[in-house]
Amino acid sequence: MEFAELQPDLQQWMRDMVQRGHDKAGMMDALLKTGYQPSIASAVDQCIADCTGGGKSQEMAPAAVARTQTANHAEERGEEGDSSRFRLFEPQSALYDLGDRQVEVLLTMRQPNIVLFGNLLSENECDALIEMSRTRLKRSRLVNAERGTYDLGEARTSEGTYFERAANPLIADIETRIERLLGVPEARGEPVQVLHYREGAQYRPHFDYFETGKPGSQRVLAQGGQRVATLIMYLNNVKAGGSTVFPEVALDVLPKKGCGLFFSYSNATGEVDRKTLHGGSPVLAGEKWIATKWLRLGEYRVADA
Ligand code: PD2
Ligand code: ZN
Repeated sequence: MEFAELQPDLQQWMRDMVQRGHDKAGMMDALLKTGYQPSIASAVDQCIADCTGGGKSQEMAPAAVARTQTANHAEERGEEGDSSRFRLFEPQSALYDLGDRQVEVLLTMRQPNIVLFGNLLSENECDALIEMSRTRLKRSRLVNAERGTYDLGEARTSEGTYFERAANPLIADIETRIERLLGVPEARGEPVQVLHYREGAQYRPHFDYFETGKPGSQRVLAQGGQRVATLIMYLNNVKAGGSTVFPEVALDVLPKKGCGLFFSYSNATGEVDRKTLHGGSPVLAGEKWIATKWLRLGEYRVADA
């Protein structure tokens, strides 16, 4: 695989890795963990050769896939830290002025890396997202990592629909806001998915990242690499139940209209954090609406037909 054929975002990530002292082994480790095939090794070689003027050997440094994944607001301000470690998304201020909206930070957690935002969406935006989805809903499916199919199952009993990037002005505004807040380019976002849970509906605990070793994962991984983070936006207040739960850390987040729940799947050393196991607990009364934005390591591409 040629370096020049890679997505610009992935090229930039590789250059950054080289410039920060990562060697081939470290980069390959990171890439393989996130689902890339061993054939990417030649592109890594080319990148190292280009960046170092002929592929001089480098110091070993631990790989950290996800350090490119999210907004590193410290980095945006030009502050350099320990480059061999993934820096978590740790907001330093309780308020983010995004121009069109003042988003609040209500809670942050390091392990797993979770941030709860308030005032992410307006009431009108939440209502509009629900209304534009009502007539498009279809039963939600689960990725079958063994077969590469999308299956129905009791583990996920919501219904949903999705909107391609910038599908309409509202979706475009929300995507721009997410980019500003998290610092992740819009191009790395999957389409916004709107989900509806009726009374009794749930999403049993799962990981949002793909299982890389499984044959059926290749198709989804080809659409921009591994998923690195999730942003769940709550579109209504639920009468009872329907919290987003993290059973490994006994955390329950109750849906509140307009709030956003962000979590990234890497821990402080850049490894996949299995404490990000999470689910949507059954709705006990009323209904629940959310919009989810999943973020990829590279630029998201619509699957080939
Ligand atoms: O609806 C939720 O709270 C929920 C729970 C687990 C959503 C997701 N996962 C998801 O969209 O990935
Ligand atoms: Zn999930």
